[in-house]
Amino acid sequence: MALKIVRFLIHSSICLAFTIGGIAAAQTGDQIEILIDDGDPGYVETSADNAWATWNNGDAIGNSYRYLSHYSEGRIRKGTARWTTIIPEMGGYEVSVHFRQTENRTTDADYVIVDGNGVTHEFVIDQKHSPTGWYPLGVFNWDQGQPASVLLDGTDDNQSDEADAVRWRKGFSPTIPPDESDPEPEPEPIPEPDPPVLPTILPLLLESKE
Ligand SMILES: [Ca+2]
Ligand SMILES: [Ca+2]
Repeated sequence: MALKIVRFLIHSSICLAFTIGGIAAAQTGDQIEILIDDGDPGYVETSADNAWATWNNGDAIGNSYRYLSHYSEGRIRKGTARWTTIIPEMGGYEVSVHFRQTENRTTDADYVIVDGNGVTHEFVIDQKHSPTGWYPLGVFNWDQGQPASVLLDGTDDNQSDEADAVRWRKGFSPTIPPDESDPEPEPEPIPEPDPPVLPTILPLLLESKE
């Protein structure tokens, strides 16, 4: 299971500590990062068939994640996971989700965000084939004190969704998803072939006509 705190990572020497609903937090004047892992306060699961299970792996945030599991024959892999925070300062936050790629994961991980204006945004990520890492879903605006959540809705099929971590960032450079940040290397250019050697018979023919 993951760390039991909501972590605000600080990227400046100037730091102001405060609390949100009893959760320790901090911010700088220009950068805020909120990270909620599975098992942290703010992480909630539902499953009619108790299908969520824990897997430990060093590639996961907090070295573990939750996933919808068969456990035994007949168990239906349906459930939801939700990560929720309270926005500490109004503005636009980049929201990213993290998962570890494995062969057993879903090809249809449905994430849902409702922004501060009540507008719903839906995303589908192929956790089976997309590389492990942070995937930005976009930048969304909230007012200070509004709850902001990411829902992973695994109730539409019987695949194995993975719930690892979610983060909100304000004032950072945009996140580059791992399938774009580690592109295939450019192939070596093929050298131009040497020009063909012209036969020397033509001058000889011309000479013979003179
Ligand atoms: Ca799905
Ligand atoms: Ca985790």
